[in-house]
Amino acid sequence: MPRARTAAARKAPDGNASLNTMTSALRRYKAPHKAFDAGFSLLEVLIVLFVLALLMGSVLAPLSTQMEQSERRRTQEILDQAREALYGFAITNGRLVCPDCRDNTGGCASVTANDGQEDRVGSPEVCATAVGNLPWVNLGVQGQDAWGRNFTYQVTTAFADDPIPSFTLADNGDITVKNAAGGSDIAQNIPANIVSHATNGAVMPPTSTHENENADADTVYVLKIYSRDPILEFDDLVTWISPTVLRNRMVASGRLP
Ligand SMILES: [Ca+2]
Ligand SMILES: [Ca+2]
Ligand SMILES: [Ca+2]
Repeated sequence: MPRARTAAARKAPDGNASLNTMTSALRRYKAPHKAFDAGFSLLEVLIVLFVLALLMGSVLAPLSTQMEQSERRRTQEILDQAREALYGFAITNGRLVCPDCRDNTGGCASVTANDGQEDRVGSPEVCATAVGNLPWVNLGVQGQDAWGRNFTYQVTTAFADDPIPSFTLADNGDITVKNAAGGSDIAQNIPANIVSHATNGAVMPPTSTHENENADADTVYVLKIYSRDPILEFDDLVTWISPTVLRNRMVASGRLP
């Protein structure tokens, strides 16, 4: 027994030494791999995030494009209805409808602005303004585009003021539509037009010179190809009533001789 205890006692330090040696060897072995594992995991996470970003981009970009196209189609339908309503109003009333004022400045001082009702002042009655909102209540159409903003409506006031009928077959409108700011005329002598400032309409005045032409309240408008150019973008939707179609319908309905 004493001899066995002595042997065990002799072995014990040797076992501890071996264990210590193995532990430190394992630490030395694991240390670099730990670093490698951590680096690899980070790389993996970055790759996954990158692929996810690519996938999200490839899915979301077409989705937002489709949504915008759908909103543009819906807005164009409202504009088409509004244009027909303008002809109908002219046949019924012997004049074009006046704009709904957007504020109470200038000739609009005494009217109710932004209520969708045309604003006429004085006696004989004349339009309080030539440019404002489309008067959707008088026309019985939807007053806002697919982005929830009022349409801009401009009228040649000589086609809307008293006495009735406001205009004859010889009269011309004063609005011109061009294919670009400072570009060529698309349509001349227009009595009235309607604009949706579309997706970016919340930013007024627009930074694009083409779009600014549709927001500066003069008698020149632009209708050109859709563009997301960072400087000269254009997404407005513009429609107008043709002077010849207006004359034709006024005569056909017996409103004008
Ligand atoms: Ca009004
Ligand atoms: Ca726009
Ligand atoms: Ca203009």
